[in-house]
Amino acid sequence: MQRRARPVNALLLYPPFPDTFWSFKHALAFTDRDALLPPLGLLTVAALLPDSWSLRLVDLNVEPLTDRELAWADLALVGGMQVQEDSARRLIERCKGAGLPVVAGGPLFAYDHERFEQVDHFVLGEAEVSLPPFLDDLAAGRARRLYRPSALPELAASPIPRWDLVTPGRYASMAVQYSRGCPYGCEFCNVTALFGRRPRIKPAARLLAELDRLYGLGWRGPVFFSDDNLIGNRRHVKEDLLPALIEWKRGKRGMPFFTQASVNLADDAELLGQMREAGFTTVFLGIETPEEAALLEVNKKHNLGRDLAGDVRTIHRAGLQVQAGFIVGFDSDTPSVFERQRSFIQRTGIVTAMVGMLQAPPGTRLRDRLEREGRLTGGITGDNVDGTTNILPRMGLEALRSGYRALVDDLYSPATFYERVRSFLQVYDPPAVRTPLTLESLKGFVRSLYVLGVRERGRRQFWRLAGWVLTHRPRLFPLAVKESICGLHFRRVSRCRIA
Ligand code: B12
Ligand code: SF4
Repeated sequence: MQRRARPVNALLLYPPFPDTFWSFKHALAFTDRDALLPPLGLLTVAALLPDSWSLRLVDLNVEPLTDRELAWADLALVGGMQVQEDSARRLIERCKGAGLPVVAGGPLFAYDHERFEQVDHFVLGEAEVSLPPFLDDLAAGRARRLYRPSALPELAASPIPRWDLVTPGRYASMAVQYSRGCPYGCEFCNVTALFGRRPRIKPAARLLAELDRLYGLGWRGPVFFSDDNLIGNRRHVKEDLLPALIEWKRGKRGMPFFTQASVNLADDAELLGQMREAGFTTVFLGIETPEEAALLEVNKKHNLGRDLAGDVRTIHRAGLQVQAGFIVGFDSDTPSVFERQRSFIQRTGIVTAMVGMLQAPPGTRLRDRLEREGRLTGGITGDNVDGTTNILPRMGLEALRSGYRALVDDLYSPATFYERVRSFLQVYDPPAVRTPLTLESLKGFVRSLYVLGVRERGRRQFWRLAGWVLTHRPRLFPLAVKESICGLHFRRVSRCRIA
């Protein structure tokens, strides 16, 4: 894109994440990687900036920001999500201290942006529509403080992210995005407030161009489809995206895909088959709770009246590992819910079970309702699994907190965790993704055997699992070790994070 603008040295900055469930810090320690995923939002913003600008991207999750970089820059563009608020504040302060004007955007600033007093320009919403007017005004010397998007852009208009600005080898996965938005209306979720209910999609050919770019850079590791619900527009996914991906994958090595979807994925054997053939190995589902009353209460209609445990089994058998989100603290929950959640998660073999207390994020209908009922206690931390909530729960805060704490402690204790890995491996039938063996993975593998099997709590359970896998499903041994490493991360994080 060419705009009339004087050359500008712009620094794109991504604040560090705290040590949370999704940081995977304690698992990444077994690899040469520093972070799970690159900042796709900032990479997209970079591609929308004028060609005449000089750009540097510093993701503070993988490298420090130096004073030299600050001295080089004319302008800082800061992105992030709520959980990065503290580190974003420190970063903004540092930029201001270096005399830089700061432009801020991304989900962190979507609500109550006024609280970031030091920011010079807020460019809110999706940059494809909100950035161009800002750039025009900046070039004309009349940039305002606030730019709000006039509409939700079609994704065909979104540029290919500027992958050249990051070092892929520092990340465990790369990311692309096929769609934004979700057709459902769960009361606690702000996806629809941010991205709308009509899933907007990229033409498959455009998405393949992004994958080509990554493959061309030599990337063979996992790729996350950063969609809120990949199957939100099922027809396009089945008729356009997946056939194109299957064709694209032919003869290529590596690049397993993972994504997020709604649980009704289980209803469509053809879709599951296509996803497997295209190389999807993992899917994150919003299961939330096996309790029908709670699902009804928060309008999670598409999870109602289903055999949710059967759905998970179907998806595992189809070759996709299920990760899932669970919530406790719905109005209809009583203290017996903790045991029912525990038993559901164990029975279904969902190894990566993200369990949080119900929170009311800004922009949600849940927040409006609780405000009307006088049951809001303030803001949220942005980490939905740290044992905090901004809701006065019907079961009482103490009962919720202690039940939650005990549930999480149990789910990630070695005995319960390894048992769950085994139930998962008993039914999982993964596709054969040919990922090249590297020295890095070999080193990580040997180290994990030492840490999990010699040094850490739970070594007896680890070797019992290893023995079972080697005798029953030897092909899945590396996966069993990988899951065990994740278990170690979850144990460490829940021990130090949960309030
Ligand atoms: C990938 C992802 C992650 C990754 C983040 C990896 C990374 N390096 O950023 C991981 C898995 C770590 C993660 C974790 C979590 N996430 Co998350 N995640 C996403 C997801 C699915 C995709 C993000 C993405 O890449 N989008 C694609 C890019 C192109 O879009 P974008 O980032 O929004 O950027 C656009 C605009 O925002 C804007 N923009 C972005 N940055 C900037 C900067 C400037 C200067 C400007 C001008 C514009 C701008 O322009 C871009 C192009 O339009 C989003 C949902 C979504 N659809 O975006 C949720 C989302 C960002 N996550 C969210 C949440 C709540 C979480 C978690 C708490 C757990 C959870 N419930 O999912 C944790 C918190 C982190 C933790 N505990 O450590 C929320 C954030 C809400 C908020 N207000 O902060 C979102 C929006 C989903 C939701 N509604 O619940 N997440
Ligand atoms: S299905 Fe998932 S993404 Fe869609 S509204 Fe519900 S919680 Fe949000």
